Amino acid sequence: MRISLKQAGALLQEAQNIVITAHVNPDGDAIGSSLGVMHYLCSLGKRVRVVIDDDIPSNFAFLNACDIIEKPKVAENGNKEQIDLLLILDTSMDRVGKVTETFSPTRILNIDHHVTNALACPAVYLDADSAATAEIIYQLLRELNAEISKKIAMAIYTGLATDTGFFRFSNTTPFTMRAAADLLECGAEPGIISEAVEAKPFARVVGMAKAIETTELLHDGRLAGIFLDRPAAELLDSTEGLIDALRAIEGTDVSVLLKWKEDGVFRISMRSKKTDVSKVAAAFSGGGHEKAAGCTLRMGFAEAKRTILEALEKAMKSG
Ligand SMILES: [Mn+2]
Repeated sequence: MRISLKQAGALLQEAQNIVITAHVNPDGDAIGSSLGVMHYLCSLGKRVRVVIDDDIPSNFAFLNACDIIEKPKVAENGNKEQIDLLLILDTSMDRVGKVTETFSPTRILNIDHHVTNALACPAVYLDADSAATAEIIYQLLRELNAEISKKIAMAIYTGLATDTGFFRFSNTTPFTMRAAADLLECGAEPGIISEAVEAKPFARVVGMAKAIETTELLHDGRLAGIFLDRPAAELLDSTEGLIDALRAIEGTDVSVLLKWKEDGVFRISMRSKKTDVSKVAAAFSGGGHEKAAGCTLRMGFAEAKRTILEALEKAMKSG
Protein backbone atom coordinates (compact mmCIF):
# COMPACT_ATOMS: atom_id res chain seq x y z
CA MET A 1 0.00 0.00 0.00
CA ARG A 2 1.26 3.47 -0.80
CA ILE A 3 1.53 5.81 2.16
CA SER A 4 2.34 9.49 2.63
CA LEU A 5 5.69 10.87 3.75
CA LYS A 6 4.07 11.81 7.08
CA GLN A 7 2.94 8.22 7.60
CA ALA A 8 6.43 7.01 6.74
CA GLY A 9 7.85 9.37 9.37
CA ALA A 10 5.36 8.10 11.96
CA LEU A 11 6.42 4.48 11.30
CA LEU A 12 10.05 5.44 11.91
CA GLN A 13 9.24 7.32 15.10
CA GLU A 14 7.16 4.47 16.56
CA ALA A 15 9.85 1.82 16.09
CA GLN A 16 12.69 1.25 18.57
CA ASN A 17 14.68 -1.64 17.06
CA ILE A 18 15.24 -0.87 13.39
CA VAL A 19 17.20 -2.49 10.57
CA ILE A 20 17.87 -0.42 7.46
CA THR A 21 18.72 -2.14 4.21
CA ALA A 22 19.17 -1.33 0.53
CA HIS A 23 19.81 -3.12 -2.73
CA VAL A 24 22.67 -5.50 -3.44
CA ASN A 25 25.43 -3.95 -5.54
CA PRO A 26 24.94 -0.83 -3.41
CA ASP A 27 25.63 2.58 -4.96
CA GLY A 28 26.09 6.03 -3.43
CA ASP A 29 22.36 6.54 -3.06
CA ALA A 30 21.75 3.18 -1.36
CA ILE A 31 24.65 3.74 1.04
CA GLY A 32 24.17 7.49 1.59
CA SER A 33 20.41 7.22 2.22
CA SER A 34 20.90 4.32 4.62
CA LEU A 35 23.61 6.04 6.65
CA GLY A 36 21.82 9.40 6.64
CA VAL A 37 18.62 8.02 8.11
CA MET A 38 20.62 5.75 10.46
CA HIS A 39 22.50 8.69 12.02
CA TYR A 40 19.21 10.52 12.50
CA LEU A 41 17.45 7.56 14.15
CA CYS A 42 20.49 6.90 16.36
CA SER A 43 20.33 10.52 17.54
CA LEU A 44 16.81 9.74 18.83
CA GLY A 45 18.25 6.94 20.97
CA LYS A 46 16.89 4.06 18.87
CA ARG A 47 18.70 0.78 18.20
CA VAL A 48 19.55 1.00 14.51
CA ARG A 49 21.70 -1.15 12.22
CA VAL A 50 22.39 -0.95 8.49
CA VAL A 51 22.53 -4.43 6.93
CA ILE A 52 23.29 -4.87 3.22
CA ASP A 53 23.91 -8.23 1.57
CA ASP A 54 26.99 -7.23 -0.42
CA ASP A 55 30.47 -5.78 -0.19
CA ILE A 56 30.64 -2.03 0.35
CA PRO A 57 32.96 -0.27 -2.14
CA SER A 58 35.96 1.26 -0.39
CA ASN A 59 35.09 4.59 -2.07
CA PHE A 60 32.55 5.08 0.72
CA ALA A 61 35.09 4.67 3.53
CA PHE A 62 34.89 8.45 4.13
CA LEU A 63 31.35 7.84 5.45
CA ASN A 64 32.68 4.96 7.61
CA ALA A 65 30.38 2.82 5.50
CA CYS A 66 32.63 -0.23 5.55
CA ASP A 67 32.72 -0.25 9.39
CA ILE A 68 29.08 0.59 10.02
CA ILE A 69 27.32 -1.57 7.43
CA GLU A 70 26.94 -5.26 8.33
CA LYS A 71 26.18 -8.26 6.15
CA PRO A 72 23.15 -10.38 7.07
CA LYS A 73 23.97 -13.54 9.04
CA VAL A 74 21.28 -16.13 8.54
CA ALA A 75 21.00 -18.28 11.73
CA GLU A 76 21.90 -21.95 11.22
CA ASN A 77 18.66 -23.09 12.88
CA GLY A 78 16.69 -20.81 10.56
CA ASN A 79 15.46 -18.61 13.41
CA LYS A 80 14.91 -15.00 12.42
CA GLU A 81 15.75 -12.09 14.67
CA GLN A 82 12.71 -10.18 15.85
CA ILE A 83 12.84 -6.43 15.07
CA ASP A 84 10.29 -3.63 15.11
CA LEU A 85 10.90 -2.25 11.65
CA LEU A 86 12.72 -3.15 8.47
CA LEU A 87 13.35 -0.05 6.37
CA ILE A 88 14.08 -0.92 2.73
CA LEU A 89 15.67 1.90 0.74
CA ASP A 90 16.25 2.55 -2.98
CA THR A 91 14.72 -0.75 -4.14
CA SER A 92 11.71 -2.96 -3.63
CA MET A 93 11.92 -6.09 -1.44
CA ASP A 94 13.24 -8.30 -4.24
CA ARG A 95 16.83 -6.97 -4.31
CA VAL A 96 17.89 -7.09 -0.65
CA GLY A 97 19.39 -10.60 -0.73
CA LYS A 98 19.39 -12.57 2.52
CA VAL A 99 18.18 -9.67 4.69
CA THR A 100 14.60 -10.95 4.49
CA GLU A 101 15.75 -14.41 5.67
CA THR A 102 17.61 -12.91 8.64
CA PHE A 103 15.03 -10.65 10.26
CA SER A 104 11.41 -10.99 11.23
CA PRO A 105 10.11 -7.43 11.34
CA THR A 106 6.80 -6.41 12.90
CA ARG A 107 6.58 -3.78 10.19
CA ILE A 108 8.20 -3.14 6.83
CA LEU A 109 8.59 0.32 5.34
CA ASN A 110 9.85 0.82 1.79
CA ILE A 111 11.10 4.21 0.56
CA ASP A 112 12.12 4.39 -3.08
CA HIS A 113 12.26 6.53 -6.23
CA HIS A 114 12.36 3.76 -8.87
CA VAL A 115 9.38 3.90 -11.21
CA THR A 116 9.69 0.12 -11.59
CA ASN A 117 9.09 -0.54 -7.83
CA ALA A 118 6.67 -3.47 -7.60
CA LEU A 119 4.86 -1.90 -4.57
CA ALA A 120 5.03 -5.31 -2.88
CA CYS A 121 5.74 -3.99 0.65
CA PRO A 122 2.88 -3.35 3.07
CA ALA A 123 3.91 0.32 3.38
CA VAL A 124 5.57 2.04 0.43
CA TYR A 125 6.52 5.66 -0.01
CA LEU A 126 7.40 5.94 -3.69
CA ASP A 127 8.26 9.19 -5.43
CA ALA A 128 9.49 8.48 -8.95
CA ASP A 129 10.01 12.23 -9.50
CA SER A 130 12.68 12.37 -6.82
CA ALA A 131 16.21 12.38 -8.19
CA ALA A 132 17.41 10.02 -5.48
CA THR A 133 16.16 8.13 -2.46
CA ALA A 134 18.48 10.50 -0.58
CA GLU A 135 16.29 13.38 -1.79
CA ILE A 136 13.26 11.70 -0.20
CA ILE A 137 15.22 11.10 3.02
CA TYR A 138 16.16 14.80 3.04
CA GLN A 139 12.49 15.74 2.67
CA LEU A 140 11.51 13.29 5.39
CA LEU A 141 14.09 14.68 7.85
CA ARG A 142 12.93 18.23 7.15
CA GLU A 143 9.32 17.09 7.64
CA LEU A 144 10.30 15.60 11.02
CA ASN A 145 12.15 18.81 11.99
CA ALA A 146 15.30 16.75 12.36
CA GLU A 147 18.56 18.42 13.16
CA ILE A 148 20.82 17.65 10.20
CA SER A 149 24.29 16.98 11.56
CA LYS A 150 27.43 17.06 9.41
CA LYS A 151 27.43 13.23 9.28
CA ILE A 152 23.84 13.17 8.04
CA ALA A 153 24.54 15.93 5.51
CA MET A 154 27.62 14.14 4.11
CA ALA A 155 25.68 10.89 3.68
CA ILE A 156 22.60 12.40 2.06
CA TYR A 157 24.62 14.70 -0.19
CA THR A 158 26.54 11.61 -1.40
CA GLY A 159 23.27 9.96 -2.45
CA LEU A 160 22.01 13.11 -4.18
CA ALA A 161 25.29 13.72 -5.98
CA THR A 162 25.85 10.15 -7.20
CA ASP A 163 22.31 9.58 -8.51
CA THR A 164 22.33 12.88 -10.42
CA GLY A 165 25.86 12.47 -11.86
CA PHE A 166 26.90 15.36 -9.62
CA PHE A 167 23.83 17.44 -10.51
CA ARG A 168 24.18 17.04 -14.28
CA PHE A 169 21.53 14.45 -15.23
CA SER A 170 17.98 15.38 -16.26
CA ASN A 171 16.58 14.17 -12.92
CA THR A 172 18.22 17.21 -11.24
CA THR A 173 15.47 19.66 -10.23
CA PRO A 174 15.44 23.04 -8.48
CA PHE A 175 14.44 21.10 -5.36
CA THR A 176 17.50 18.86 -5.71
CA MET A 177 19.77 21.89 -5.88
CA ARG A 178 18.06 23.59 -2.93
CA ALA A 179 18.38 20.41 -0.89
CA ALA A 180 22.07 20.21 -1.83
CA ALA A 181 22.60 23.86 -0.87
CA ASP A 182 20.93 23.25 2.48
CA LEU A 183 23.12 20.17 3.05
CA LEU A 184 26.23 22.26 2.33
CA GLU A 185 25.06 24.67 5.02
CA CYS A 186 24.72 21.69 7.35
CA GLY A 187 28.38 20.83 6.79
CA ALA A 188 28.57 18.58 3.69
CA GLU A 189 31.93 18.92 1.92
CA PRO A 190 31.41 18.47 -1.84
CA GLY A 191 35.11 18.33 -2.71
CA ILE A 192 35.80 15.50 -0.28
CA ILE A 193 32.74 13.60 -1.48
CA SER A 194 33.46 13.87 -5.22
CA GLU A 195 37.13 12.94 -4.81
CA ALA A 196 36.30 9.88 -2.72
CA VAL A 197 33.45 8.69 -4.91
CA GLU A 198 35.36 9.08 -8.18
CA ALA A 199 38.68 7.57 -7.05
CA LYS A 200 39.69 4.43 -8.96
CA PRO A 201 42.67 2.11 -8.69
CA PHE A 202 45.17 2.59 -11.53
CA ALA A 203 44.55 -0.92 -12.85
CA ARG A 204 40.88 -0.12 -13.23
CA VAL A 205 41.57 3.05 -15.21
CA VAL A 206 43.75 1.04 -17.61
CA GLY A 207 41.15 -1.75 -17.76
CA MET A 208 38.45 0.79 -18.55
CA ALA A 209 40.54 2.27 -21.35
CA LYS A 210 40.92 -1.21 -22.87
CA ALA A 211 37.19 -1.88 -22.54
CA ILE A 212 36.34 1.46 -24.18
CA GLU A 213 38.50 0.45 -27.15
CA THR A 214 36.03 -2.37 -27.82
CA THR A 215 33.02 0.00 -28.03
CA GLU A 216 30.66 -0.78 -30.89
CA LEU A 217 28.64 2.02 -32.48
CA LEU A 218 25.37 0.87 -34.02
CA HIS A 219 22.30 2.42 -35.64
CA ASP A 220 24.16 5.34 -37.23
CA GLY A 221 25.94 6.00 -33.96
CA ARG A 222 22.77 6.35 -31.90
CA LEU A 223 23.62 3.26 -29.85
CA ALA A 224 26.99 2.66 -28.20
CA GLY A 225 27.70 -0.67 -26.56
CA ILE A 226 30.44 -2.53 -24.73
CA PHE A 227 30.04 -6.30 -24.55
CA LEU A 228 32.27 -8.09 -22.07
CA ASP A 229 32.47 -11.86 -22.28
CA ARG A 230 34.11 -13.81 -19.46
CA PRO A 231 37.79 -13.13 -20.35
CA ALA A 232 37.13 -9.41 -20.88
CA ALA A 233 35.03 -9.10 -17.71
CA GLU A 234 37.66 -10.84 -15.61
CA LEU A 235 40.20 -8.14 -16.49
CA LEU A 236 38.03 -5.52 -14.77
CA ASP A 237 37.40 -5.55 -11.02
CA SER A 238 34.60 -3.02 -11.51
CA THR A 239 32.81 -1.43 -14.43
CA GLU A 240 31.70 1.58 -12.38
CA GLY A 241 31.72 4.66 -14.60
CA LEU A 242 32.25 2.75 -17.84
CA ILE A 243 28.74 3.31 -19.13
CA ASP A 244 28.94 7.02 -18.34
CA ALA A 245 31.97 7.26 -20.62
CA LEU A 246 29.81 5.86 -23.46
CA ARG A 247 27.04 8.32 -22.69
CA ALA A 248 29.40 11.16 -23.57
CA ILE A 249 29.91 9.97 -27.17
CA GLU A 250 28.46 12.56 -29.55
CA GLY A 251 25.25 11.57 -31.30
CA THR A 252 24.37 8.62 -29.03
CA ASP A 253 20.95 8.12 -27.53
CA VAL A 254 21.33 4.71 -25.88
CA SER A 255 24.43 3.28 -24.20
CA VAL A 256 24.55 -0.34 -23.12
CA LEU A 257 27.04 -2.36 -21.13
CA LEU A 258 26.75 -6.14 -21.17
CA LYS A 259 28.98 -7.91 -18.69
CA TRP A 260 29.61 -11.56 -17.85
CA LYS A 261 28.66 -12.28 -14.25
CA GLU A 262 28.88 -16.06 -14.19
CA ASP A 263 28.49 -18.68 -16.88
CA GLY A 264 25.13 -18.17 -18.55
CA VAL A 265 24.44 -14.97 -16.58
CA PHE A 266 25.01 -11.50 -18.02
CA ARG A 267 24.37 -8.19 -16.32
CA ILE A 268 23.03 -5.36 -18.51
CA SER A 269 23.27 -1.64 -17.70
CA MET A 270 21.60 0.94 -19.91
CA ARG A 271 21.63 4.72 -20.11
CA SER A 272 19.74 6.92 -22.53
CA LYS A 273 19.11 10.48 -23.51
CA LYS A 274 15.66 9.95 -25.12
CA THR A 275 14.56 6.30 -25.20
CA ASP A 276 12.78 4.87 -22.13
CA VAL A 277 15.17 2.09 -21.09
CA SER A 278 13.24 1.26 -17.89
CA LYS A 279 10.69 -0.52 -20.12
CA VAL A 280 13.41 -2.60 -21.74
CA ALA A 281 14.76 -3.51 -18.30
CA ALA A 282 11.29 -4.35 -17.00
CA ALA A 283 10.69 -6.69 -19.96
CA PHE A 284 13.58 -8.79 -18.58
CA SER A 285 12.49 -8.49 -14.91
CA GLY A 286 14.97 -5.70 -14.27
CA GLY A 287 14.31 -2.18 -13.09
CA GLY A 288 15.43 1.40 -12.91
CA HIS A 289 14.49 4.74 -14.36
CA GLU A 290 13.53 6.05 -17.79
CA LYS A 291 17.11 7.06 -18.53
CA ALA A 292 19.11 4.60 -16.43
CA ALA A 293 18.09 0.99 -15.94
CA GLY A 294 19.46 -2.52 -15.72
CA CYS A 295 18.56 -6.19 -15.89
CA THR A 296 20.06 -9.67 -15.95
CA LEU A 297 19.94 -12.09 -18.88
CA ARG A 298 20.35 -15.84 -18.33
CA MET A 299 21.67 -17.24 -21.60
CA GLY A 300 24.88 -17.48 -23.60
CA PHE A 301 27.02 -14.46 -24.50
CA ALA A 302 26.07 -14.20 -28.18
CA GLU A 303 22.39 -14.72 -27.45
CA ALA A 304 22.42 -12.17 -24.62
CA LYS A 305 24.05 -9.59 -26.88
CA ARG A 306 21.54 -10.26 -29.68
CA THR A 307 18.59 -10.21 -27.26
CA ILE A 308 19.40 -6.86 -25.64
CA LEU A 309 20.29 -5.22 -28.95
CA GLU A 310 17.00 -6.33 -30.50
CA ALA A 311 15.03 -5.04 -27.52
CA LEU A 312 16.88 -1.71 -27.59
CA GLU A 313 16.41 -1.30 -31.31
CA LYS A 314 12.67 -1.80 -30.87
CA ALA A 315 12.53 0.68 -27.98
CA MET A 316 14.51 3.28 -29.97
CA LYS A 317 12.12 2.93 -32.92
CA SER A 318 8.97 3.25 -30.81
CA GLY A 319 10.37 6.14 -28.78
MN1 LIG B 1 18.71 5.74 -6.20
